[in-house]
Amino acid sequence: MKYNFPKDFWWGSAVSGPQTEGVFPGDNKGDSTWDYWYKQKPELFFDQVGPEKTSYTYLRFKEDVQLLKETGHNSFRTSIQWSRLIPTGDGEVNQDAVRFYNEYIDELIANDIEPFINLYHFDMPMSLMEKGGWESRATVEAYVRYAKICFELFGDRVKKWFTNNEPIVPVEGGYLYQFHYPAIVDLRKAIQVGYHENLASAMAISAYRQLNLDGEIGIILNLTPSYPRDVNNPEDVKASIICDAFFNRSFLDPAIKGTFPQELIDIVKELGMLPEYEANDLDIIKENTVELLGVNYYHPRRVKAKETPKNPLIPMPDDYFDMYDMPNKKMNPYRGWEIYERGVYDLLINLRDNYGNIPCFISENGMGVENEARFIKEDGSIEDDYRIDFVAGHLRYVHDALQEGSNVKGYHMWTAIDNWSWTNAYKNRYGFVSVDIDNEGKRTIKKSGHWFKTVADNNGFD
Ligand code: BGP
Repeated sequence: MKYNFPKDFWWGSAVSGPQTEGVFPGDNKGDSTWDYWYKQKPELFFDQVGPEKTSYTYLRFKEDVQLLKETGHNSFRTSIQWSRLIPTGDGEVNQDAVRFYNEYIDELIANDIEPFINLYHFDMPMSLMEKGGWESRATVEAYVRYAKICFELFGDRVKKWFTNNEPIVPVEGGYLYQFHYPAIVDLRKAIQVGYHENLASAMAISAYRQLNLDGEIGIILNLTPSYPRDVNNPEDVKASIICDAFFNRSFLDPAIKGTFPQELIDIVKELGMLPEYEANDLDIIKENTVELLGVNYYHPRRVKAKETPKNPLIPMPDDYFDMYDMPNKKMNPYRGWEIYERGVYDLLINLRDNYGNIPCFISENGMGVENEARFIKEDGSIEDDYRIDFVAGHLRYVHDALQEGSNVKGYHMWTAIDNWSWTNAYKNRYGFVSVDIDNEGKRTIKKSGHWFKTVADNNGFD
């Protein structure tokens, strides 16, 4: 076989609780910001489909676990919904949620699929959001309590924990570019939110270690490599370094090195926007770094020196760089994102060379396809060869990185079964398995799902 992967390589995919479980009368779930925002402004959501209409995994998890098996999974990530387990965020534990997550986790293990459990995937309990969400230090305390409850309830069986998925996204979405609640533009608050997420992650890691459980804890980061327009132009290179510091290293450095990037500290100081902090916070961050890193990779960022005028009234990260529209780039025509397979190699080699070759895995990589239903054949199947090409193209580069000493331990796709995706709802489909939301959520394995099983079974491909 041309592309052979190590024994015990993790083959699988990722989902999140809020994107799959659904909301049901009597399930005692509290509202997250998504439930609330949808009730307030359904018009913001594609086709006005909200988080209650997901793929109903809360009821159908046994069937879904079988589909994971049929698509070759030996591991699988989902998240616990904070607002399901603790409806108010900091109060009573919901016993219906405990029963559900116990059964779901046990079902995965009984089918030889290792559960990777994440604690936060964009889903702030609304009652905490009303008090400021991540802007507030009280939320950090509530989160650490929630994390500890999860470790105590499920830590006997779950051996891979993650504190947060893509923590930069609530910063960008909620406080800079308005695609998450509270959808405001406020760089000072954005910095406070990012700081608190970093601190909360380190404090949860500390709580996990104090429990002495048999397992590992890490974080999932969406790393979007920055490439300068012209590597020989120092202004482009500088812009790219700053973009990387804002959007990647703001979480990558604290998570792995326990420190914030100097470039970022300098900018934040200059803006007079240092976050509020307490005396020993930086020690907590320094001492509680991750032991495993999940890397979500979708597309690169092409960056050039700032050319457009900046808004003097509203400071933004983009005051320091512009995006560069590279000619002749390879595009995913169905989602409008660049496809650059080599990016995954560059990320892994950067982790090898500059981050102590930390054990890591590709925790999301995926090809969104708008209106994929147009490709459904009469028998309900989808011949998604474009997705097979996408996965194979990235896996070849993962293989190259492995050959060159990367500590990459697995590859998870976004996603297993088509799922609801925030304000994009069901617009872009990513799954190995399709879901017909108008036909009782009927699931059908796509061609890519069958292909992925052969890759996982053979531990490689030609
Ligand atoms: C990732 C998120 C996922 C998911 C995916 C697809 O960044 O971690 O939660 O939704 O993006 O996004 P979209 O549906 O907007 O294409």
